[in-house]
Amino acid sequence: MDLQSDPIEVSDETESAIREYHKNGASVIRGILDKKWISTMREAIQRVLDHPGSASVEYTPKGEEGRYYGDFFLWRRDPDFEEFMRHSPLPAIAAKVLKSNSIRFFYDQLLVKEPLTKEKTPFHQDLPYWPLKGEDILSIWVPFDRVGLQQGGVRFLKGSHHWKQRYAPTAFGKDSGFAKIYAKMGWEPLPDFEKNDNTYTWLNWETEPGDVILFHPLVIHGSGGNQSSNQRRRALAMRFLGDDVVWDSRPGTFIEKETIQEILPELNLKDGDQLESPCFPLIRTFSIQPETEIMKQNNFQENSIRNSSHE
Ligand SMILES: O=C(O)CCC(=O)C(=O)O
Repeated sequence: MDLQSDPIEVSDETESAIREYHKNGASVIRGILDKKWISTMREAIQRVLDHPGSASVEYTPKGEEGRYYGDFFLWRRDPDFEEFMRHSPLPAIAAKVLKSNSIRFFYDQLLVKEPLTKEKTPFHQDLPYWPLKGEDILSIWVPFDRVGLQQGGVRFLKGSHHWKQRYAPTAFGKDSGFAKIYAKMGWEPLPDFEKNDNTYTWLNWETEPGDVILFHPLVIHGSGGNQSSNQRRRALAMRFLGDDVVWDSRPGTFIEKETIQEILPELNLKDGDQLESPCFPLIRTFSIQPETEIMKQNNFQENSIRNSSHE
């Protein structure tokens, strides 16, 4: 067990980014990761790109320019990814955003768009892809290159996380094997937001390595290809879970894919279960919350004793 429980102190800028996140569904925190994390993780990402994992997906068709590479649960096979999810500043930020007494790691997702990659990331909400119910879910998008819209920076539809509607997941690539799984869900497809692009307010940021973007599991988002001929776009999406999240066994989520099942042999959760599984490690046990959260924190102390006896 490797649990973090140090008090969380965040800067005024981070506090303000957290308020913005709750209001708009996405926000940026500047300069939160130091150079050591960036260089270590760039090397780790290169190891993965050179030796693709069994669950990885090459979204760029063979023979086309560029490379859109996707991979999942890297922390399970590379110690630097595990170190990053446990010991970077991100779990503490997640605890602060989610006001949660415990933080679990759901998974990390690598999304690399090499120069001249044409493939877009289709607009989508994340939660429909996931076998989860609950509110306490946060993604943090971590770029390891300078990224603007031209390099495939992610765009977020401002405020869309407040909408009641949930749309069917869209497969990122036609041949990735996910489309037939998602079709099982039978939900309404996402409207073509790009067609009426000007009708909506979009958020996006030019980001430098060290910056991170917080985004909500229901905010509508997507990205273009990487039009640059010489700038890479290496990014890692980190998914954190808080107290109220339970397993949702509805059909058609990404976890059904055989290649994902194969890398999670211990997975054995039933509908409504808490995510107590080595596949989704508990990485923080408590956080210092604002005064209004003190009651919740008292309850937490009992929970954390219970939790620590499980893992
Ligand atoms: O990196 C991208 O292009 C999209 C990221 C994304 O959709 C996600 O992390 O949910």
